Amino acid sequence: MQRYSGFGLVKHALSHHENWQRQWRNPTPRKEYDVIIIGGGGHGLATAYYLAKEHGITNVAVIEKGWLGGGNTARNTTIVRSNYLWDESAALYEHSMKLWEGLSQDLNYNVMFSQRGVLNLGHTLQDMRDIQRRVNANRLNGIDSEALDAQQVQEIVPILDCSKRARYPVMGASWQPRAGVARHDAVAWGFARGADARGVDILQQTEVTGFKILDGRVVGVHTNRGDIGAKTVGCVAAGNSGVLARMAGFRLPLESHPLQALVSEPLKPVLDTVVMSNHVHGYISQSDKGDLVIGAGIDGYLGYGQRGSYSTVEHTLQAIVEMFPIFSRVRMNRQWGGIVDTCPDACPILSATPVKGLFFNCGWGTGGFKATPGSGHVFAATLAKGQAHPLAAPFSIDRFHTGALVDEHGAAGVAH
Ligand code: FAD
Ligand code: PYC
Repeated sequence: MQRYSGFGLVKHALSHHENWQRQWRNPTPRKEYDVIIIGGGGHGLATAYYLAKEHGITNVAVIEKGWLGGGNTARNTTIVRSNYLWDESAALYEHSMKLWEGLSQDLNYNVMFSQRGVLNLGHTLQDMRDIQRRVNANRLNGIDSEALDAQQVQEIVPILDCSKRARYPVMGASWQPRAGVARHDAVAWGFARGADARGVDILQQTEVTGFKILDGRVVGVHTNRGDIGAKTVGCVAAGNSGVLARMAGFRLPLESHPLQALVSEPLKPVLDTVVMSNHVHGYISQSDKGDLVIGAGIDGYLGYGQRGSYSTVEHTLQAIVEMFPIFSRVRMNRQWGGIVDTCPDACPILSATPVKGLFFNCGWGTGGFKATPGSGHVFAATLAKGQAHPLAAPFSIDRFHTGALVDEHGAAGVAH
């Protein structure tokens, strides 16, 4: 892996990018791999990276129908936190948080993880009871979490309207200081470069169109570039997971909805933390470039159009202006949508399937970016050993039969 000296960095900054080394190869698909990962988003690439790094499994292909990180990895608003209510999910997201804390060093790639803290606001007595309950649960799990009153919130975010005349006055918040944001592209690129350097083939513009299944066991995939054999297949296709499950002959308890985000024109630094409100229903942070990064809940209908409807945009911006009247005249630059795969309990699926050798990692819905390293880490172990990693075990598809759901709607951050 190439490392640049200070001199090297200056030389490259002044060059026209000639002779730059490619960060990953563009290989021709082999006939067969030990493991195929479907989906070159952050989760798929992280899975391939940890398979190679931690388990020495390098005869691996990541198959991506578009370009790397062009799905929800590129479309999300990059909030990273681990303040989930139940032990099972708190353990998984906190595992991820610990990996985030060393990720730039591990990948030798700056993923710009900025632990600027996340506030989840409370506007009613019931909000404040829920916040206190979740903070208590977090602390019992060793997760940094505090319940703040309105005055403490105001000290952290002076531009937030914490006055009594607000329509939904801020009563307090939960506060996770180690939470924050990261640079989404860099996460995909860092994992891709690390995986490629260890021998993983990254196959872009390659779409999986079906599965080769023999006597109930997966033996490969059909693609638009021909059939490719595999001993094990991990499907990490986010909003397209339901489509891929159908190709393999089973159904998953998932709904696919658009989730939108917006960015404003760039402003001077005014907001140095992340503010989320489930009640007024909008969230906001400021990127290092200066734009305000804004979102709210899913669009209520099912679909695969990566756009969303205008009424959700209007509602989202009403919520932001309600909380931050100071932003009422800021202009929005761009809006987009991504397709999120939501489960009935707002928790992911990390699981074996009815087809032997075929595993699914999906259902992260509106909140999987924060889980990228942790999800890849435990899914790699699951694929390598052929059985669930202990942190993945509670998230098996079986829970929809046994009833052992892990309901995280309250901690999901955005309504769905
Ligand atoms: P993706 O990045 O979508 O990767 C899946 C890949 O599979 C895609 O690249 C796709 O092209 C590929 N694929 C699909 N079908 C096939 C096929 N047949 N053949 C080959 N390849 C295929 N989470 C947070 O934690 N914090 C946030 O602030 C946050 N904000 C969000 C805001 C928005 C607007 C959206 C849409 C999502 C947000 N999320 C957030 C959720 C988060 O983006 C996702 O949970 C996470 O990025 C999923 O990562 P992934 O790698 O599984 O999916
Ligand atoms: O899971 O924290 C989250 C989140 C914020 C915005 C979308 N998802």
